[in-house]
This record gives sequence, C-alpha cells and structure tokens, in this order.
Amino acid sequence: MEQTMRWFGPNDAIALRDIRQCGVTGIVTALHEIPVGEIWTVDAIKERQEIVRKAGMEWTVIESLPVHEDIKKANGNYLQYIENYKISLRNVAECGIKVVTYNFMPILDWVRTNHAFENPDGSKALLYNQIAFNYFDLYLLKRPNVENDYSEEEKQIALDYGNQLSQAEKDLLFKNVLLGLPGSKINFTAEQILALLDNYKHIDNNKLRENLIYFLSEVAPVAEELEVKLAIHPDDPPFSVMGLPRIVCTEADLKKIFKAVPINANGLCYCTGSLGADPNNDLEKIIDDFGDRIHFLHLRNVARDSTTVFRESEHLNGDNPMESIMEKLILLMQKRNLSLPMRPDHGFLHSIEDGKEQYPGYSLVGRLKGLAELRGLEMGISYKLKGYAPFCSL
Ligand code: CS2
Ligand code: MN
Repeated sequence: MEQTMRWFGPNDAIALRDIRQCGVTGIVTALHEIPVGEIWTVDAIKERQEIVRKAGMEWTVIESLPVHEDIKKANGNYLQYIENYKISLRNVAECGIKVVTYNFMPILDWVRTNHAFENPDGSKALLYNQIAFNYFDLYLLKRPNVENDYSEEEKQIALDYGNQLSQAEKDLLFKNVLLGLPGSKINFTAEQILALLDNYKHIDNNKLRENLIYFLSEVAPVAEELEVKLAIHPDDPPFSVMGLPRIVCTEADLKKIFKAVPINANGLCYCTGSLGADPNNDLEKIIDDFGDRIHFLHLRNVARDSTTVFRESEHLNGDNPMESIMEKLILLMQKRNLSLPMRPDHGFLHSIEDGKEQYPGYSLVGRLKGLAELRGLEMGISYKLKGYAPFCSL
C-alpha cells in the first residue's frame, strides 16, 4: 500500500516535513481555497504539487474535488459545474495525478456530536451519539416539521438527554454538529443550515441518486479516457441526518452506483470507518464484490458501543476486522498488480498535541500511530501470505 496522509495545504498547522517523517510518501490534499465548482487550473495544481515535491513526497490523491450543491440538486448552474468538473479532471490528469476522491453528501460532510470524547488513557476521539443528535435536531435546530421524523418515545428520550446538559454543553453540541467541511473551521449558523435544508425538501433518495448517476454518466467517461480514477467517499454517518437524503451508505447503494455507470473509473474510496458505522455492512464482502472499483483506502476503526453510539477507536481495535480486511486488500492488490494509496483517515488527539491547532481527527501523533500500526499489519500479513513464516502456525 502506498502510505499517505492528508494535508490541508499551506494553512495546515501540520508541516509537510512532519508528515514526511511519519514514513509517508504520498500526500492527499485539495486546493481548498478554490470555491466549490470553479475550475482547478493547471498552474494552481502544479504550484501545490511543487510544494509537496520539495518536501520529498508526491501528491498522489485529490481529496476532494468537491461536487457543487447545484449538481447534487440538479438545478441552477449544474450543467456548467459539470463541465467545469470535467475541465478540472483534465487539468488534474495533465499534472499526472491519478485518483480523485469526492462525496455526494448534501450540504454537510461528516457529522459527529462529540469531537473530544475522552478515552480511558486521556486521548480524545470523535463520537456520534444518535440521542444527542436527535436532541440537537429536535430542540436546538428545530427544523420545520422535525417532529414528524421522530416517534413520541424518541422525542422524550432526546428531551431527557438534553435536560441534563448545561447551556455550554448545548452550545458545544450545536457547534460540533454544524462544523463546516473538512479543511474549514467555519461553522454553519442555524439560519444558514435551515435555508440549505429547505433546498432539499423535494429531493428524496431516488432523486439524489438520479442526480449522482447523471453526474457520473457525464464525468466518469472523461475520467476513464484520462486514466483518472474517481473514488466516491461513503456517507458518514451512513444514514440520513436532518432528514437529508443519503445514497452512499450500504452495499446495495454501492451496487446501484457501479451498475448504473459501469466504467472502472467510477470507483470507491473504501472507508472502513464510514461504512463500518453500520453493523449491517459486511466490509469484507464489499471488497469481494467491488474490489476492482476500489481506488483509495481509508483504513480506520469504529467501536459501536450501542445501537445509538459509535466512536472512532484505535485502528486495530474496534468492530472492524482489520486483520481480515488487510489480508483481503493485500490479495486484491496482488491480483490487480498495483499498490493502492491508503491513509489512516482520522486518529486520536493525544495529550502532547492537545490545545494545538488542528482539524478534528487530523492531529499528527494519532494518525502516525494508526499509520504505523497498519503498516506493520500489512507487512506481517504479506509475510505470512508469502509463506515465509517459519515458526508460527499461521
Ligand atoms: C474524510 C471525508 O475527514 C474525513 O472523514 O474521510 O471528509 C472525506 O474527505 C470526504 O467526504 C471526501 O469527499
Ligand atoms: Mn473516510
């Protein structure tokens, strides 16, 4: 696997040199400063590429080339934005970058209710609590008609939960849920989010899927011709939030997407953390069924503490069977005769970095720990598969 880490560009408090020293060869980044929908020029890509090269690495994966909201809603200037996307893909290809990650989640990227859940050892993790989320949705955001989305029992449980929170805790919950996009520290306000949600009131899963398929039927052939791989990131969490449609949550969802546009460039960012938050997703089967479409790996783990809570756990310790996933991925790479780029996705916030500037989930030490563990696991399993293990009964 190619060892990669995400870097949020020159504004990232974590320096490329420090990432390089983690044993990373590939950088995953984006031109975050370019407004969503605008064309990425060759000059702008090359300039960033140079910065990465000077630090001794290559920019191997784009994450993300974001999809404009108009494309998701198929309204406004969406046709223009699709054309812009194609031009950006051509420019990316001209610069030699081969993998482009994106997502199709309306409005928000990942959502967590707690960005600093304290592990027993004092390190901090990202956590999603459905009851806390319901409280936010029902009693803090109070979106129109929200009451229709919850049973009386759910409302009462959420209210009881919220009644135990101090005002500061309520404010923090609100802020956590509405954190803007990765690479940004801007929070949505209630007014902004309510206006954005209103735009989706007539868009259900089928309509959103139709819009994704239209987008893919336009851009995937271009990517294929350019030998660029598109890698859709699964929805995180893999279920609806705030009544929004969600269409990249399950194996069945993936099947529909790949079948509708049967081009290899129409591929997947295999994120074990996002997919693994749903206990019904069989992560190994997803590799078996869609192995050829996997172009990028986000390997992290989740612990599903109850039916309503999941938290990000140590990379090798959680509900995702990381050993068997790794073995399957190694066999997949052998079969396809390539090395897939992999990043540890998120990591814990260790005390040594607590209080320092960073994006939630993206401190250096936690990600380094995850990356190093995964690297060791890959080496060990490869060794076993080659049959060199002389003294253990593997
Ligand atoms: C990432 C996603 O930070 C993360 O969790 O895995 O935000 C991912 O970058 C986007 O969804 C891809 O478009
Ligand atoms: Mn991910």
